[in-house]
Amino acid sequence: MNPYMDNQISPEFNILDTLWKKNPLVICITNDVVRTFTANGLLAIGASPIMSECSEDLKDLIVYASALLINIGTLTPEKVSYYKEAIKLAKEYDVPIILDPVGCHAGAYRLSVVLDLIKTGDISLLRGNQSEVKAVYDALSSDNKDDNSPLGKGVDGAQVADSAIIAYRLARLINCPVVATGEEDYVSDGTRVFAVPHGHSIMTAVTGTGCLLGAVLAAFFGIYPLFKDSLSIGELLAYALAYYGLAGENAVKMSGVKPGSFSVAFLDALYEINDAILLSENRVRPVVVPDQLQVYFVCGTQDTGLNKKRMLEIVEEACRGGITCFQFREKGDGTLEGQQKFELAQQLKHICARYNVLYIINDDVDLAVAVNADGVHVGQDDMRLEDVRHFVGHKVVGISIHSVEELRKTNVEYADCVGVGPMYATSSKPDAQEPCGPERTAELQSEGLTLPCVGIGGITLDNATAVLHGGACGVAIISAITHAENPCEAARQFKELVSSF
Ligand code: 3NM
Repeated sequence: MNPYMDNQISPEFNILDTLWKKNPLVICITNDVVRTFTANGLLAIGASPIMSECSEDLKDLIVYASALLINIGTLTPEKVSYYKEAIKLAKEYDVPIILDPVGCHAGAYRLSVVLDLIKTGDISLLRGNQSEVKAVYDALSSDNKDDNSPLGKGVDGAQVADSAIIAYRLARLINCPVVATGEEDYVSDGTRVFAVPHGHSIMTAVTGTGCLLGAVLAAFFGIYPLFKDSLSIGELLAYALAYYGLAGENAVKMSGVKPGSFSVAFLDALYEINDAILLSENRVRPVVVPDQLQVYFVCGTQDTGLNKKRMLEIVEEACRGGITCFQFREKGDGTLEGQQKFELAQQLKHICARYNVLYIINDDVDLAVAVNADGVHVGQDDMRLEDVRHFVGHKVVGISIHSVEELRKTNVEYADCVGVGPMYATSSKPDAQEPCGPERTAELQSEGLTLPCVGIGGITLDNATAVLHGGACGVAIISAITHAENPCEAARQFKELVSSF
């Protein structure tokens, strides 16, 4: 029983069931190759497809729509004008717009069209394969002009890491979730990142499976308002991707690896999977990319003289200044408990959500679940990592590791990121250990630690660079922000320092 939830048990997880019941209308402006397959696929998941080819028609339909898909597969200048009119109409009726930038990595015209559509600022989701997503990112980002890393075709180690980071960065850049599909799919809503390993290689041998995925994600997007209090859009999309990939795996079991039979079996598999099957087969993994940990602000009322209002102000200021992650750490004499702690945790969640800041709760797993935080951070003496993972599912799990000895007895496979410290002497944690120095991170890494690490303890603008040189991808800070005359400016300076490292 969760003490913060009035003995309430978690809400029923019934997304696929809801899709059937709501039967969302998905308007598809899609390419000439995949219309039938897309319509049949949407019907198989319980959505309602309609294809629309001109704005005279779209005007009538948009009123009833739950989502609009724009797939540029067979584009012409006339169609591009239509895409733009459709975006305006959808925007007017508050209908989410899913853009599939088919082939934009292969042709300059396609890419320019995609960039133009993104520039409207009205796209709700970009869904492409990893090469398409990278092409959009490369065109839009000014900070990676020297990045000549090859795209590659397979998903090797470097490619996997790249795609997760690119999805995260692009989602922040264009202010909407990004799905990058490949052997392993990635989705980011600009705050969280998920890896979805489901699927089968035969899916790339059947035309339309990628395009249908865009339409399926549109249908999920269409029912998101019903789940927005319990799930982030990133989590919902990860669930949709797992569903789609699992259908691919199940179809192969029915059809064998034969493209013709597969495409028929795939529709059946989409139709047959239900929430119970998907939950039992769900292998979605949370991913922490280094960018998320760049500036990791930690705070509780003990750090602001037990002044809750001041704490909220400082957290908001820090968010405005560009922190990437916030940890609510309420510890020590006179700090909040029970309902008051829960209410503050909720207020903090809303602030973090407004600024796309990853929201982590220290120690209190029940609270993290009750407020649906992005993650939880535990110390060596808290709950066992296996149990934490079991409790929080796909939330981010962070762990403090102070020494090689602690690393050896930590089950790091259950964690997503690590706090290493204290780097320097700290006045914010009365029971802190002896400072270990910034080189401790590299020491842990040479002992096999591969998770992204953040340094903590006594970090200031003067010593932050040394912490990064020591192998951390970010800095976790209390007093250098809470005690700063201008917390927003302090956060901004840390952000600038870490991003330009
Ligand atoms: N954990 P400041 S040091 C919360 O070593 C915390 O695990 C530490 O505060 C650890 O930035 C620390 O003010 C305090 O030094 C960090």
